[in-house]
Parts: sequence; C-alpha cells; structure tokens
Amino acid sequence: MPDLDELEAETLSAIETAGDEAALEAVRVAALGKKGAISDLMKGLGAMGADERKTMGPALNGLKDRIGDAIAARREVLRRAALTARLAAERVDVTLPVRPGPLVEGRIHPVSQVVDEVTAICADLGFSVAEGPDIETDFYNFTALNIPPEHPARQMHDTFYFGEQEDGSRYLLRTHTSPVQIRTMQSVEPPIRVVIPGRTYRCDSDQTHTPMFHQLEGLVIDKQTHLGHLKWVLQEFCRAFFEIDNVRMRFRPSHFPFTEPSMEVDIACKREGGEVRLGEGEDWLEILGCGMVHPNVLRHCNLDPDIYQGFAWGIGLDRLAMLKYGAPDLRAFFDADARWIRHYGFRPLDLPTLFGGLSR
Ligand code: 2NM
Repeated sequence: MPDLDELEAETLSAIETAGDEAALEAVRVAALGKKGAISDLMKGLGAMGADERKTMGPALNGLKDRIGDAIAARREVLRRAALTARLAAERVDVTLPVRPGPLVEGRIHPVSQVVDEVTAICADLGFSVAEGPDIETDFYNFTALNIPPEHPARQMHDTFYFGEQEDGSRYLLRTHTSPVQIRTMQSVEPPIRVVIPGRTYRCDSDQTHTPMFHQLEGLVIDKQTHLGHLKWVLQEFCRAFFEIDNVRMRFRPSHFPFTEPSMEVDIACKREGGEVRLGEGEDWLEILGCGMVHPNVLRHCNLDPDIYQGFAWGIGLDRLAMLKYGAPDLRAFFDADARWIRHYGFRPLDLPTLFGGLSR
C-alpha cells in the first residue's frame, strides 16, 4: 500500500505550484483522472479484505475530496490572476480623441462623382441603368457590334486577351461598355432606354490614356426613334452635366462600325490662360461619339431592322471628370494618393441630385 500522506503532500504541492490553468488541469488528470493515482487506488478497494476496506475506503474518499477542493481553490486563484493580467494588458485610454471615421474623412473619387451625376441626369431623362461583366467574349465585344474577325478596328482597340480556351476561343477585357447594350437588346423587348456606366480596358498608357478607364454608353431603341431624338438627348445631357443653359454643340460626321450614320460631338470652349471655359467661344472640344445603331447590330440581337431602329452614344467619363473638376493629370486619378483624393474628392454625404445641385 502506498503512503497516502506522501501522495497527498506531493499532489497538494503540485497544485500550489501550478502556474496556469493548463498546468493545474494536468495535475488533476494525474491524480483524479480515469487513470490517475487516486482513481487507481480506488479500483484496488474491491480486492481488499473487509477490515482493510473499512479504513482505506474513507481514507481514499477523504483524500479525493481534499485534493478536489484544493484544485477548485487554486483554479479560482489562477482565473482571477489571468483576468487581472488581461485587464491590465487590454486597458484603453477613453480620453483619447475619437477617430473621425469614413463619413468625415472619406472622399468620393471624381470619377465616381461623375458616374453618379451622369446616371442621375439620364435617370431624369427616363433612362434605366444597366451593368454587365468586365470579362467578355469576342462575340459581345466585337462580332455583335459589326466588327467581324479581320476588321481593322480590332487592332485599334488594343484589347487585353486572356489565355486560349480548349476550343481556341479567348476571353477578353471589354474595350467599351457596348457588350452590355448587346445583352440588353437580346433580353429586353423594345422600347429600350438604357445607359451603361462602367470600367473599360485598352492596352494603352500615356499622359492622356490609362489601361483602365470609364465610359457611359446610352441606347434608345424603338420603332420611330431618329436623329432628332439623339440630338435632343445629348443637348439636354450636356446642359445638365456642365450646368450651362446654352451649350454650343457641333455634330461632325465620323465613322464607327456599329452605327450608321456616325457622328462625333464637340462642345464650344474658350481657352483663357491655363483654364478652359466650356459652352461658348471659338474653340471646339471633342467629347463624345454617337450614331444610329447599324442594322447588322440589330440583326445580331434578333431585332428586325425593318421594324426597329434607334441611337447610341458613348462618352469617356475620366476626361469629363478632368474637364469639370480641373484635375490636370489623368494618371493621378489611379495613383491612390491620399493627398490627391483629399484635394479632388467629394464628401460622402453630398450626393449629386438634380434638385440639390449636381456638384457644389
Ligand atoms: C460610341 C459611339 C457610337 C455604341 C453603339 C452601341 C450599340 F450597341 F448599340 F451598337 N453601343 N455603343 C456607340 C455608338 C458607342 O462610343 C464612342
């Protein structure tokens, strides 16, 4: 028979020196666990004679209780010590100034501001807003837009291509938002009045081009839609966007594969010193392209060109933002420089509306 006093003394000493709750748990398992020292002794009771059992039984039970109590007491001490240490370590200084947070410090990027402005203007003119994927197929970005495989316009678009698929086809980053117009014409029964703002991509980078840029394209399809409607919509659009009552505009003949006839639109401007004044003057500034949707485009969307016709336009939003908000360098738009956005950005709660003013 082992010496119970010695076992008790050793165990109590281990309990007192256990430095944390994990060490204490190890002591408990060694003494009271299923295979612990005291549990082993308990298992021996059955093999004892009646007299021996009468003294050993109560002795072992007493030992077990005292060890259990000591463990509970030590655990409480360790728990309080752990809490005290944590409170000391995690103390916060509630007298520190409150951080202003995104509503005060955050800024809306000028391009986002312009996207919000142009969609508000177009919504007011009766357009809905659509979006589509940045990654497109050859069909939606080119073929459906009357740009067949060997067409020179494909080289001019400086397309970013992904790797070849098993069938030889390649996904690409859309070079304009027109694929969304195709998707809209395929899925919506005319009349259609939709604008599509979004990111577009061309492998081109210099003072006035970034490989990612933003466009807004508009589309109207109905049975009798004509150039007069196109002209009115774009005049209203420019009047509202530049916040000038009479914007002098000029429609020049041009060429796009997806429209016939096609035009480029200039607005009058005056260069004074380093500044450009818009809406009047002897100079012209090209701002958008437009035209009547080509019959082949309508056919690709399963619309009968003998029944339906309409117009489309496309406008670069980054350059609009530069023009309206006087940011001189396009590349700075995407440098993620906090000082730049603090200067050119807009406060988050000053959202552009037609009643509250587009830009204050
Ligand atoms: C432009 C200029 C002219 C255009 C045409 C179409 C579609 F899908 F209806 F054929 N989408 N966008 C278009 C027309 C775009 O961007 C300068």
